[in-house]
Amino acid sequence: MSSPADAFTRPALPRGAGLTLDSAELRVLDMPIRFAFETSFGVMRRRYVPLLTLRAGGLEGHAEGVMDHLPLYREETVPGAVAFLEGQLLPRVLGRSLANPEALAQLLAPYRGNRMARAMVEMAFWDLWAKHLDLPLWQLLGGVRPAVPVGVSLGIQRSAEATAELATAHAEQGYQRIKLKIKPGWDEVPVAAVRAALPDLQLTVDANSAYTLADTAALQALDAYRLRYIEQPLAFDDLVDHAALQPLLRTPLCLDESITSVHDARKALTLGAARVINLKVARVGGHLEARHIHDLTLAFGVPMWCGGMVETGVGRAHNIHLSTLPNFCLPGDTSSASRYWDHDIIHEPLEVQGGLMPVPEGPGIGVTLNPAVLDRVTRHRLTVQAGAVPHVDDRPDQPPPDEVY
Ligand code: OSB
Ligand code: MG
Repeated sequence: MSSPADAFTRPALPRGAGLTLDSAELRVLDMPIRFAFETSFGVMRRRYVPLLTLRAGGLEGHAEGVMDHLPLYREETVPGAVAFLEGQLLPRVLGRSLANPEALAQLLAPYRGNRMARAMVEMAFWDLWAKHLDLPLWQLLGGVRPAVPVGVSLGIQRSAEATAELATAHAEQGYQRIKLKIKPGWDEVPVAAVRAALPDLQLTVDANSAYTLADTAALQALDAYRLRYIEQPLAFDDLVDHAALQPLLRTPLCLDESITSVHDARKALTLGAARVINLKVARVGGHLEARHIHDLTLAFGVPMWCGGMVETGVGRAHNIHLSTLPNFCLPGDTSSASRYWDHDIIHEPLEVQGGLMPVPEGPGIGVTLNPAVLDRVTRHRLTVQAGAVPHVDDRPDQPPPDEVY
């Protein structure tokens, strides 16, 4: 039986001479955010950012992890990711000759879940490989636009008036869509205030899984405000209840937390659990999985957009490159880096101009680390060299050793 997904196939990636990874550096950064960012699951004042650098033949590739210190968004955590990277993922990939990101993906495939940690390795490798080929990442990914449409995600404010003021200020800065964080008891009031202030604005809400089907009436009340979509109202790992909710609403549902893979996305679209997808490349395991999801949504005729996790310039650059693919047709969350950071860890400013984020130029992700800032915010730093032995040597491609633990 054929599915819409079969209609779209990609040519294989080019195979170069092969890159052999010599070493990796993993840092954990402490990055204070310029304001308190409140969502239904907590108030974020800083991010502990795991930053991975992969090295091969004098080149470097970078990526950051989007897991939080605590498992409040999804299950992964910074300490868990650091242990998994140091003890297993990095020893497994270093020293291998890898023809392209598909070869790397094969090494990472046996591990279940942990997609944010896997994405760090995968995305750093894409940056490195693109630099090795002397091409910008967007071109290797198959991008089609020189700048990407963006919106902004606004946290829960003290009052409806404060929300409307903040939304108006951001609309004046050119953001093409405004997303309001909501939670039970704080939904219709701020939405009504913003809609009254900005009648023509593309407006959305994001509940970060704070509602249940018992709250259907509160969500139906939002139908009156011409929202483009309601993002992730129900549980972070749910598809079935979202599918039950969608026919009860006029407003499309958009899934964020629930989509960790192309398999989730296929099930969600088949069930009717979402009519819009928020894709975060660093949540789904990296750019290859992100492209599979992109191609799937295109085949299903479902619009998508690129989400954010309050990234530094490194993660932001990856998101921008990915957002150049054709079906990222709704404004994403990659707002100006200067909204969040007084001192970003990269040299290049990533600033929105007229509602568009320009794609960084140059090979790879097109941004460079600022060592002075980086060293100041680094709290932990470790390196792993080719030849390091996994802490638990039960590599899935080899017969288990006699003594595993
Ligand atoms: O649900 O999209 C989300 C930030 C942290 C965790 C989850 C989310 C968000 C955002 C902010 O909405 C997006 C951004 O500006 O990077
Ligand atoms: Mg979200």
